[in-house]
Amino acid sequence: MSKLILSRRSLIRTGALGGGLLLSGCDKLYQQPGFRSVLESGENLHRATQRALGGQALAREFRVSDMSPNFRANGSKEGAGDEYRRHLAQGFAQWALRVDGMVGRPLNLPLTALQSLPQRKQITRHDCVEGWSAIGQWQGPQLSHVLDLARVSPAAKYLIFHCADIYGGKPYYESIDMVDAFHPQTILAWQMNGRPLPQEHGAPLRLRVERQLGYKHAKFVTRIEARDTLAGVYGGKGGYWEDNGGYAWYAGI
Ligand SMILES: Nc1nc2c(c(=O)[nH]1)N[C@H]1C(S)=C(S)[C@@H](COP(=O)(O)O)O[C@H]1N2
Ligand SMILES: [Mo]
Repeated sequence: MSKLILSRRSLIRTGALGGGLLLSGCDKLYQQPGFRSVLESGENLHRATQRALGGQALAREFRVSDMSPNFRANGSKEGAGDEYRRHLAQGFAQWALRVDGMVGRPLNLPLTALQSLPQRKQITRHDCVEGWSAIGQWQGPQLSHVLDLARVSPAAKYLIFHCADIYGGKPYYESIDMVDAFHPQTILAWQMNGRPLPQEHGAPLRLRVERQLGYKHAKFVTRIEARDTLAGVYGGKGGYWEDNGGYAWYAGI
């Protein structure tokens, strides 16, 4: 019991720190090594306590009237390469999501297949580490459903999201663990605010992992790879900003 009380306090404390970071609107603060180590030491605790309090706790959902009139696009605003441009020109009619790695049944899922699965629609707040937030509505199948179809191995620990864009000369990618992968609000969104995902928001498919900061929400997803380690994937830290910007792998809010 005392353990639980301690956990709740830690959660509140680290949560408050995260909120302060967002309100500051200042990513320079995040670049200061001292500040970052405080945040990162809190994060391991935060991750543990979030899991201890129930890995399936839901992020807040909002009403239609709460939706932001303008939802900013950030990072890459277009996919890269001839293949992406060809798919874009064809309205993604020939496009398919690849699901592979530690799965019993590798899949190529056309957009129509993803659209025919049971859909989840959610209005949530997106929080970028740079200090802005926006509320939008997202729709798509739950990731858990796709993982079940692919028969993801019980030994898989992470999912890598490979993306079609190049940012600062390097491919963008992200990763999450299986607790977030099977969370009910973790969806593969092909629709935003009632319309197919616009290119700048990651067409045709992007991840929504609602309890984490914006940079974890991979846009332009082309392939989901199940693995038991992050080592050997790009820079090895589990994401573009983790490898190149010193951001934390676990960005729970
Ligand atoms: N593929 C890809 N995904 C990405 C990014 C990116 O540059 N490339 N930027 C990330 C960041 S920092 C944020 S805040 C959100 C922005 O999503 P939005 O453009 O829909 O607002 O996408 C995230 N996912
Ligand atoms: Mo971001």
